[in-house]
Formats: sequence, structure tokens, C-alpha cells
Amino acid sequence: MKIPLLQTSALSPALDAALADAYDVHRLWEQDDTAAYLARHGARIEAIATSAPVGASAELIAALPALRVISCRGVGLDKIDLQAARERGIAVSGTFGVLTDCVADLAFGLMIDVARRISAADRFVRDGRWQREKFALTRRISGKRLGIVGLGQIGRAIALRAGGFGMRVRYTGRKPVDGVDYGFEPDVVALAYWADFLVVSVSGGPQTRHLIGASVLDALGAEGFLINIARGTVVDQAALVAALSARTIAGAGLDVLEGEPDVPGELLVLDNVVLTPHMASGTRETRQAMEALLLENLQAFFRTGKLVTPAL
Ligand code: 8YV
Repeated sequence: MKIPLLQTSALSPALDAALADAYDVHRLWEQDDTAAYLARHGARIEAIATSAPVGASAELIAALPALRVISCRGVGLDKIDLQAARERGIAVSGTFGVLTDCVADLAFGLMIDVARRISAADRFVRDGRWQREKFALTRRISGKRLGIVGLGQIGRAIALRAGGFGMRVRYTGRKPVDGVDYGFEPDVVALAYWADFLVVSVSGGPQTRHLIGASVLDALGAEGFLINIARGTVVDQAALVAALSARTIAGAGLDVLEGEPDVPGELLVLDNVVLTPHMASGTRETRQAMEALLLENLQAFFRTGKLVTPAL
């Protein structure tokens, strides 16, 4: 008898098929009336398969009285109501550890692109301007100062890469991280003031909403660059658009936005911004590893009662 599992959205053809093969899958996103569907089937559901952007709300969790485990494709669990899960003793897993390198790689890709203006240069050449103009000088990365907001697994992978560029690294977070020899700065404004590049790699959610606001951007200053590969909600987007438009910061590389996939028109016309569509973990290799781990967490839980990569 297959275990009843609720899948919140289409994930990938391979993962959708693997889940259907192993579980009695209820495909929530295909239902016209999700409330009626949950009223009819919710009592049997023991597991949820979801992704970071979709998560699992407190209302959804409440509609599933037999729910035992939530397995998420992704590491940013800000769309999962962890408090609701904790109160019910529901196990929650993320795909921790397998996407770290690709996200850190993209952070550096955005840093290099926005400082050396690679995307802008590509447009310059394709627009036929090389024949009549010189491309303006850009900005160096090597040897510069890198401030990291959130020195978790991804933040530490970014710091490691900085060594290869001879960059000095300082970081901020709730508290100093044991076992690292980077300088800890408790105040994010002071870190922004020191940094040439400020990279946001902190978890999303209410506790970090708009952590990067006007005062941080003012401190980063007209020579500073902001990189965000975490969550759009961590940055006060209106303040960022104002700073970029007024050039009170030099530029930004953004893989995530508040309200994504909608993009403010002002960002689309600015040439000191590099925009990517929340693709930091989006390589074939990493996505396959994430999806295998989502399945492995479910299998391990129902076999042993324990998750491979637990969040709760
Ligand atoms: C994407 C992410 O959400 O891991 C996260 O938190 O934001 C990314 O990996 C991806 O869509 C995960 O399914």
C-alpha cells in the first residue's frame, strides 16, 4: 500500500515520476478547488513534497491531521511554517549541502559580472558599438574587501572562493561562527561601510526582512556593490532601486527579488544591475542531487523515522 503524499507543485518530470512511482501522490496544484480536495483527501496524507518557493503554509499543515514529514527541494525554508510543523512534531527536511557550491559560484559570477560589466559589454558588442566607441573602464575584484551577511554553509563557500581572488573577508550574523578565521562584525552597517562588495547569504523570513535597508546601502556607498543570492525579502527593494538609480551605490547583482518573478521596471532599465531569475542552484548536476535528496529524506523517514538532512 503506497503512502499518501501531497505534492504542492510540479517539480520536474523526473522527480514527479519518481514520487508517483513510490507514493500515492495527490497533486495539489492540479485541483480547481484545493479546499474541497483537502477536505476530501487531507485526512489520509502522511507526507508533503514541496519546493522552497512554494513551501507549506500553516493552513495547509492544519488541513492534514495525519501529516508526519515535509521534504523540501531547497534550503530556504521561509515558505514553510516551521512553527506549525514544530508544534505538531512534523519532521522537516531541506536539501542542505548539495547546492552550496553552485550558489556560491553564482555569487561570484554576479560579483564579477556587475563589477567588470560583462553583461553590459556583451550588449555593447552585440549593439555594434565597438566599431565606434571604447568600452568604459570597469572595477577590479581581486584584492578587494568582501563583506558576507550570513556565514552559513553558502556564506562560508563564498568566503572560501574569495581566497582565490586575494580578497579580505569579514562577515556579520547573529553571532560569531566557531572555527573560521574571518573577522566578525556584529553591525551590518559597519560591515557595509568596510566592504567593497556586500554579499547577502542569510536565510529569508520575518527575522531578516529588509535587513539591508537605506542605512546599509548608504554605508556601502558609491564605490560599493551589493550581491543577493539569498532571498529578495532581505533587501528593502525600494531603497535599493533608489540607491541604484541615484548611483549612491555602484551596482548590484541580484538572483532574487521581492515579488519575483515580477521585476520593477526601474531595475530593467538600469545598466548598473545584473539580474538573474533565481537560478543559483539551477544547474543540472545540483538539481539532480537536490531531487535525489528530497526522495532520500522521505525514504529514510518512513524506513527509520529519521531524516538524512533535517531542518526540524
Ligand atoms: C530554488 C532556493 O528555490 O534552495 C533554495 O532555497 O531558493 C533554490 O534552490 C529551487 O527552486 C529549489 O527548489
